[in-house]
Amino acid sequence: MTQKDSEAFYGPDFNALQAQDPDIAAVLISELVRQQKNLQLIASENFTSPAVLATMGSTLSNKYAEGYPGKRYYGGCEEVDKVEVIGIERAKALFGAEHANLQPHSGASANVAVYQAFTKPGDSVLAMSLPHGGHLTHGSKVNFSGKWFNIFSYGVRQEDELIDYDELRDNAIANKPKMICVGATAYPSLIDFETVRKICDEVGAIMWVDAAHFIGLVAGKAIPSPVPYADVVSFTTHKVLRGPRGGMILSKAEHAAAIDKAVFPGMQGGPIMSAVAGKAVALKECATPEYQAYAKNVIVNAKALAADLEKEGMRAVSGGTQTHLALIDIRSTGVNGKVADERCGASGIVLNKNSIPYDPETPAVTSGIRVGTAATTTQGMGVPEMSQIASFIARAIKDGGDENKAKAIRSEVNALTAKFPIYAR
Ligand code: DSN
Repeated sequence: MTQKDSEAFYGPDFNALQAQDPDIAAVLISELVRQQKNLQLIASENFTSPAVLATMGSTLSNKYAEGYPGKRYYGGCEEVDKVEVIGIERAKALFGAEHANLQPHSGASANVAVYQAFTKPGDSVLAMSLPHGGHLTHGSKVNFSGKWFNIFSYGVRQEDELIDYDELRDNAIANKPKMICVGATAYPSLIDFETVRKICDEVGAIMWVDAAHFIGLVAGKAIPSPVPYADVVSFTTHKVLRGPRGGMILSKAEHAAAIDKAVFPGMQGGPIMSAVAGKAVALKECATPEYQAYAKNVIVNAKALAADLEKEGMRAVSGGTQTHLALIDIRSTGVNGKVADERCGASGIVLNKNSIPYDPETPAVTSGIRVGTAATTTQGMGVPEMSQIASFIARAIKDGGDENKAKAIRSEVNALTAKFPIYAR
């Protein structure tokens, strides 16, 4: 895409920005070009629609709206009230949820609200450990959750790299947590929500599902939903769900007041109403047959990519994937995750190094990479392209230390992405 095309994409407002602040305008263009030309395989990223982007650059950004629709602390909220009501109703309908809160600024913020709604500092919480695929807010020692709560962790079995529900149950019975969290950032398999519900009932714990990674697949009816089982489901809106950057919480009606109070005034001040509008737009998009087909294709592509990487001699953790992401053990290549990440980057392939379960390397180095198919599937890529991508990754990891070879891979990547343009006008 040329600079002229980029200006056409951003519209007249972009011309005003460019006149006033060419330094920042230049970054908007170069970031758009970076997203267009490279392969975007970060499992938590996607390309949101121009309609969602339009809400983010709107005058809704100017409005303070502390409180909830009809109960605000500032005047002039009659228009933004409409947006939030529409968004809440769409979320409840799409997920079959009894209650929805669209105000969390991010997934981590949503999780702060969940802790606040159901626990007090010092309470025990059982969650998946970060080295086995959990999240910082699930009790990492460097996060508020690990500092303020008594965290017990579960992980995956060494033999098959799947959650051991018997161990989880034993852990819950022994430690009597107030809340049990399931959900992860690097777990390629499905979670057995029914079994987790039974464990929660047995020990009297709140069932919290952090669905940030897979909620888009649930929205597209491509995998089972946690909503009928969980007391509370938190998530981000910008991953497979393809909405704006932000967070959301669904809950049973009995927890509605606690969740709303925890979000505001417990954890945040004014909501970002432009983002709330973007969430409403994304939820409407998710309710379409096109989005359902997309969600299914994301999984088909992830399975194909994992299988193709195995053909290239690497190992898919837990034997493959049932979701949008695959975790790849690359020790067979003799290259660690950090170097692989750098070599792929130099070859036009954007992914991240990732610890694998029982990783002998530190989190800064790792023995693995994580790949996701949300963005490439949005571009329209399918199974044939996944096989090309696997070969690019394998060549980049093995040969990418050589600048000329990296350059050659990058030009093939650019040729592939040019066939699947994003944000083209
Ligand atoms: N940073 C996100 C991810 O990449 O999975 C989780 O918050």
